[in-house]
Amino acid sequence: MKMKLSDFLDQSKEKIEVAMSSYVESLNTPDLLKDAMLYSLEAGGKRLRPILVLALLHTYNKQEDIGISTACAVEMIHTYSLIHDDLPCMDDDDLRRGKPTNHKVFGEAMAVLAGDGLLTQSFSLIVNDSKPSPEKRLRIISELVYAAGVEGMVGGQVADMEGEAKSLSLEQLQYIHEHKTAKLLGFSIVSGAILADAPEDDIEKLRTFAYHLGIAFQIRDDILDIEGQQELIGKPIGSDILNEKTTYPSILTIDGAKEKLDSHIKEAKSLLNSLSVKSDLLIEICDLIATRNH
Ligand code: GRG
Repeated sequence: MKMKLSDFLDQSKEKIEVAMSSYVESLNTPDLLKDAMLYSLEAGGKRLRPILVLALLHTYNKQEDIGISTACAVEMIHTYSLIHDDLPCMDDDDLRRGKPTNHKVFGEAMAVLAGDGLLTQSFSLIVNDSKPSPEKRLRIISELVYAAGVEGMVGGQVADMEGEAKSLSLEQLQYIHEHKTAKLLGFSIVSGAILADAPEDDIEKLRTFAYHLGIAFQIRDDILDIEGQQELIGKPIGSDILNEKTTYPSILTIDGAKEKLDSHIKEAKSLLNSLSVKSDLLIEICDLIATRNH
């Protein structure tokens, strides 16, 4: 029976949040470190990356519980990246998801260590989950290193820092977001497909699908950012806002960015339609990403 998207999202979120918190609670480590890790893990967030792992299992008609450890692992890596990104040596942000950032509450040293802890334990979660075969676990770990490490998110963050205060080309911007954002979303999708025993042909199509979805996610993020600023100042966007940092709207204009978003979503959906299974849930998730308001 077809499940309503909102039910799938709510149920998945609940399972992931319970599993992440109880995993961290179970660790044999100082309470202060657990508190710092839990503070950011429990601060909310859309949980898009872990939901995608479960959505892939659902698409291939497999038990979603097989993916819980991998789902928690990717959300823990995402959370670590946000904690470190907010540090004074990086973006120096005071608020994240409407709450004081980790270092504002626990201090810089503990925030660095909470991030390190989340990153490292995410590998432990995957390695020690006896449900998938050892071969699958190894393949998933290798995908995770590719997505989150220096050839993925960490490399993207460095390229972003190097590009700060510079005017970037569309290709340079694309490189940053492919690495910083799309690769980790890609990990969620590919690992879910591996766990679901999807055909290899499908896995490669899903990898390309994830690229389009990831770039679309980032373009929507840029548009939301501009619209948020517009609301704040109560007037249409002037070139001053558009020129502050290179974004899709600053290169393409807002309308151009919306067209680019639509074309990535179209490519993503056409790849979904070429899979060996029906992918209604993933198509609905594409639409949600293209139209999201936060
Ligand atoms: C510090 C290694 C290192 C990497 C940081 C992810 C990242 C790289 C920085 C965060 C800043 C940022 C705007 C990244 C682009 C990706 C993105 C839009 C992240 C926010 O993800 P959401 O919207 O956040 O899924 P929630 O709060 O819903 O989990």
